[in-house]
Amino acid sequence: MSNERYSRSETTALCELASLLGKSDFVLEYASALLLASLAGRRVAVVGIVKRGKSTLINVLIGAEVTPVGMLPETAAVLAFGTSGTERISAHGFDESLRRRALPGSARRFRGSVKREGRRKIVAGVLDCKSPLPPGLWLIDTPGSMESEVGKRSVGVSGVPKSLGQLIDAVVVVVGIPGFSSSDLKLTREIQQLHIGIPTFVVVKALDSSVSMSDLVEYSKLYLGDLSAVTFLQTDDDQSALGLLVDRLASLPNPRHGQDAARTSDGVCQSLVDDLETCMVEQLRNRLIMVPRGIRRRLPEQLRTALKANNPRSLRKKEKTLRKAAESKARLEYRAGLKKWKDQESVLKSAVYNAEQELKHSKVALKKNVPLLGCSYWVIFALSFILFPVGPVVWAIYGFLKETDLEKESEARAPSLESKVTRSENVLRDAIARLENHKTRRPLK
Ligand SMILES: Nc1nc2c(ncn2[C@@H]2O[C@H](COP(=O)(O)OP(=O)(O)OP(=O)(O)O)[C@@H](O)[C@H]2O)c(=O)[nH]1
Ligand SMILES: [Mg+2]
Repeated sequence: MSNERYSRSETTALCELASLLGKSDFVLEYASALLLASLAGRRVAVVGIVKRGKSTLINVLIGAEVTPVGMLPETAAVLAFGTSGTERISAHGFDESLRRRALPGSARRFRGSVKREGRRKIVAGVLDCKSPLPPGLWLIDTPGSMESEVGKRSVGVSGVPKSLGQLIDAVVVVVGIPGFSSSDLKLTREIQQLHIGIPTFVVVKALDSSVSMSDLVEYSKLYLGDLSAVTFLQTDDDQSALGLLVDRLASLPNPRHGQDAARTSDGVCQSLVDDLETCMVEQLRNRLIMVPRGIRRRLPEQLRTALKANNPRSLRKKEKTLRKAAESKARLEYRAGLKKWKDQESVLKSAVYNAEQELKHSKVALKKNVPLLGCSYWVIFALSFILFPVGPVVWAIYGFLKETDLEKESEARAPSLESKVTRSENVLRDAIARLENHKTRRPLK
């Protein structure tokens, strides 16, 4: 069970990385690809919805209780069963990190080890034992597809490893009565489409001793009419069709991959690693994942390189540089903005000052807009009493005439001066408002 492309420590690191990235399917897929490469002969995958009796069927065909059977979803690993003609019993398995491990060498203990609830987690295993199966025929027990998943997602991810199709020579779909449903039919059709060119057989079995052969015939006529040539019916009392099934499997044309099994499996592993790499690059782009050094340094070269480019440390460094550049740009922009703001402020302040001056002047002009006789008239009028009585009389007449003229002039000037004051007041108010408004727009740091 070796693979030339990746060393054991590389495969372990790959699986550890996959679990880190939440790609739980990877381990199962990878392990089965490695496992199938080691099997010389015809490989027949036994698939179906969960709890349709796949494992029970394999046990019947092997003639021993070798694969675990149960009420709850039981088969969690890809398990291959076959006979090499010798009486040697050997078993292999992988634990979570794909470390190869020899399992106890007896069928009973093998079954105990590969149970879902077993002490050690097994994702793929091989049992090569003495059985009624023809030599070179391998039956591969697979985890059941979840009914709810069929049709929604690809058949591959709903239990059966996706890459299995590339490594097998035939498929046996197990459907069980009662329980046979549209999902069984959908799964059978999907498998036919997914594995075009791979012979597909359907085993319709009675999961209940009360189901008779005639019930099965009726069911299969109704639902599997066009598949009748490859359908095998089995009840608890009549299992003769299973012998025919084994004969059909044994007489299949030469294995698809033959000597190329290892190469094909290698190709599958490679594409899985490519997927893993893509997923890793994708994940590293969105968030920083610390891949422990222990895993990183054991990874294959291509992944190490990909990881280097997306190394969280270098990403952090890049981020820091970008942040600094953005900060200094923001600083420069702030300074430039502040300078512009200050320039505008001084312009507005001088506008306010000018408006104040203007208002002041116009107010003074308005205030001064009184008859000019004012004080000087009364002073001269007082002095004119020296020449009494001519002086005051003359001065009074002059003053009366003069005052009348000046008053007229000042009255004529008053409206324009008043409007000038009002205008100046408005100008000043505007200038102050603009200045206040400008103050609220001071650039922030
Ligand atoms: N009476 C009867 N019961 C069966 C038959 N095949 C399976 N069963 C019962 O159906 C249940 C499920 O059988 P399994 O062989 O574990 O089914 P499975 O498809 O391998 O299940 P998963 O691996 O969990 O997907 C068990 O309780 C079996 O005893 C059969 O031919 N006749
Ligand atoms: Mg099973």
